[in-house]
Amino acid sequence: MRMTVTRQTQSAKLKTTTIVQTFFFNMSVLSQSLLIVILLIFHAQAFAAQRPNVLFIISDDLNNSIACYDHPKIETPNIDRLASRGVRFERAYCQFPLCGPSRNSMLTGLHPNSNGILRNAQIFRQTIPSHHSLPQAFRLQGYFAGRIGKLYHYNVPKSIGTNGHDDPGSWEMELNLAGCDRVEEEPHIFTLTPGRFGGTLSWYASPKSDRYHTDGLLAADAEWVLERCARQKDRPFFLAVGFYRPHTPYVSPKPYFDRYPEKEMPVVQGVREDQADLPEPALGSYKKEQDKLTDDLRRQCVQAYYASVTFMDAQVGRVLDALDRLGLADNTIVVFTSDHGYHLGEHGLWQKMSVFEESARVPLIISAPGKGVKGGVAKAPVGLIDLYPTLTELCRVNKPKNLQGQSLVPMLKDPSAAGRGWAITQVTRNRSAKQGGRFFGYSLRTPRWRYTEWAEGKQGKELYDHDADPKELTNLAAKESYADTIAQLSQQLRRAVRETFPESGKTPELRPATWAPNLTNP
Ligand SMILES: [Ca+2]
Ligand SMILES: [Ca+2]
Repeated sequence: MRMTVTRQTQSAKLKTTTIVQTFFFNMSVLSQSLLIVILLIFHAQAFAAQRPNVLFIISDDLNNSIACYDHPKIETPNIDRLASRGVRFERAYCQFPLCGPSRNSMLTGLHPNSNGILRNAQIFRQTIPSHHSLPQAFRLQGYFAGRIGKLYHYNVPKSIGTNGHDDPGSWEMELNLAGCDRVEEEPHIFTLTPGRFGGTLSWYASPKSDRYHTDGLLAADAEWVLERCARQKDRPFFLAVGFYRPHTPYVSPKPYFDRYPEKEMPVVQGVREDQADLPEPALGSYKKEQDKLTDDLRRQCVQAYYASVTFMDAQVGRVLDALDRLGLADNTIVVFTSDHGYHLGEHGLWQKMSVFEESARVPLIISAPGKGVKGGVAKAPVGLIDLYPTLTELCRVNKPKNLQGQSLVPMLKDPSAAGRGWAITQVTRNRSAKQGGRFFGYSLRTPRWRYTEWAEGKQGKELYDHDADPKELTNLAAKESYADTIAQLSQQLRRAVRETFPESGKTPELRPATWAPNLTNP
């Protein structure tokens, strides 16, 4: 009995002990779980805080008229300062020398043949609607993604102040500013084609100071947004700032014009001799109105372009200063680039839509604190198509599987890295149906050569040796002594062209009725 009691007592004690132990065990599991959850939250926050921000700055129609690209006349102290903090890509190329196709390609990470955007005033949602754009990929991984100014296509200047042909899915904030250049000064602008300011050469030295101009307003808004981003330390940002200058009309404050005396501006000489060895499509971007250009007008045009570049550079400086002032510089990757290059009279051409070096080449600077060298110069050919996989790798953001570019991270760490070894740019030439309709020019750039085929060579070929002829003045394509080089480059070009298509081999077509009502012209 006693034993029993004892046993019962022991059993009760045992039960009590078990309950207590289970309680404490459960509590311990609970607290461990809680601890794990707390640690995970802390880790996620720490991870979010550790992930670098991205400041993506793009200028419109800017060629390599930048001091750090060894331009003899231009003043761009702020872009130069950025280059000293990161890697400057000496041979960076757009995939298509026109705003809409280039920007859609850069922001989808797909060649125009794969996203179907080969003209302006279109957006990839009309062709491949479920593809994730570069800023959208960042949004989906918890970044704040915002846009100020022009990132996708805009009609400049008509759409300034609107969303343009934007992709609302890419951003959770869009700011559209319109300054005096758009809302007040158009009646004063000199233009080759009366009443038109965007597609045609046009310029004006404005009496108003920086802060009244669209790009000045953009810079002020970028400062305002960065101040607010700096206060929210647990969420990284992807802030895209798209300046409008030096796109036509070249309107900027007069003091910028005064830095470039008209009489000192260069006028390209020897155009007729240079054009003699060119196939006709090579000059297909020429516009009839440009016949009105006298040498005096050519000097004024170059002066106004340079003034716009230096004005835009000053606005870049304001944004970079804000990063420094707000303590964001050490944890922010900064990209500076342009959507394509620009002719200022070379080969007798102005503006874009050629595949010569001046039109296909873009400035590209990436500053990635702690993840790349400072003041490096990478010389291997790269493309704007490479920005998407570069930024996702730097920020550990998931990317779509079908991206067509290469990550430039190895070149940020070692600017002498060879990379892919080439870049490709394509452009369209439109003929009447009787003359065979539309065809493409494809141009391959290797470290030494530029090789171009028009309509697979049926409409002409061009070969330039950059070691001997950096201005692409002598077309070697018809010279027998270069036959082997041409055969090899032609094979390489055709392989590269195949890579610009999706796996199916077919360019996606524009779906009907996929555009919003026209909201681009207020
Ligand atoms: Ca452009
Ligand atoms: Ca020539």
